[in-house]
Amino acid sequence: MVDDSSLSRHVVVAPGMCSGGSLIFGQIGDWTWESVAAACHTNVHAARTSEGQPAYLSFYYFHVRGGQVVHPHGLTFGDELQVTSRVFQFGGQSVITLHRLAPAGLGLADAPLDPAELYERPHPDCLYAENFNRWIARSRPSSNRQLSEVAPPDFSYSGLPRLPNSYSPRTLVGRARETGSFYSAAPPGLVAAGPAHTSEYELDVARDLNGAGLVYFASYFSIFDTALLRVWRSLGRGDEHFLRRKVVDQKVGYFGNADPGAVFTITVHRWHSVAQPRIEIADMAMRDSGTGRLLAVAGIEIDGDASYMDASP
Ligand code: KGA
Repeated sequence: MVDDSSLSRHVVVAPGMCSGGSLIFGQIGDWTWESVAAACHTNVHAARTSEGQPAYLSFYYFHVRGGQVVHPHGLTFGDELQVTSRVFQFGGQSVITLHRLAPAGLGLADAPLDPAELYERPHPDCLYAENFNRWIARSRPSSNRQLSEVAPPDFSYSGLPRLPNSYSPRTLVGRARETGSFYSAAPPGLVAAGPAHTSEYELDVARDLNGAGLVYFASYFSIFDTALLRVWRSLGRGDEHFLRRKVVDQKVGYFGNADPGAVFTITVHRWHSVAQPRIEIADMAMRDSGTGRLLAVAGIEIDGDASYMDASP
């Protein structure tokens, strides 16, 4: 630990941490749990409510900003990273954790991460992640449909630094929840690219559930990616292009979970930059197909290869 709220680690990227899928997001989430456990002196991995029911530090909002060198799908075996993490208090039931994944060769200082760096002056080579986690428990023991906010009694957060209000993601996430989109107003300089695409996804119990029986937070990334890949294929883009995609910004808001047997309807709107056709945004919402309940919203900004990121509808 660098100080009471900060950790730094040297990481050699292993097969379980990188891919064109969601492994890196799962790894960052594990670092969040480890960081919160260390900074809050709470057994995050086996937390219980005061009634003795399991409590989970659930992911409510996951934001990643990719850099020129380190970006989510650009890592490979043996890459060396310096990962710096810092935990901030965010009320009695939630916490915000920030991470910087820097190429080890940059030799950045092991100092506590200044939130202004992530929100205002990111290093162009680094990947930054922002995790907003809320403590939850099941309202009914056998169902993931009604989760409620409950923190374990030993969650101690008062010693953590506060995130300046101007950086709080609450308004952004609240709006995404209200409107089903991180881009309720057209993103500046971008225009809609083609019609919306809608597809269905059947929850895959062989892949999507975590060890606590909840839909795994990293699976939301792969479920959205599955929907996006379908759209890309319908546009004639090859799988190799999809695997090479460079994510410069990705946001996921988690508003509900689901039980085995669930089917999701995922709607994808695309936007592209008029000035830079390489830049494209996928604006996605995932709903329970049976009830229409909004479960998650994602926004992915991709800096693509001009040869396939065409500007046509
Ligand atoms: N439209 C707009 N805003 C709304 C809204 C709506 N329809 N409903 C609620 N809100 C606002 C509300 O005003 C409040 O705002 C905030 O959303 C939370 O609402 O924070 P503010 O500004 O006061 P509320 O009622 O307090 O809670 P809730 O959303 O009903 O319930 C909270 C949880 C976290 C239980 C719920 O959002 C949820 O189930 N989310 C899914 C969490 C999840 O499943 N994550 C992935 C699970 O896996 C995981 O995390 C791990 C660890 N894993 O996989 O290993």
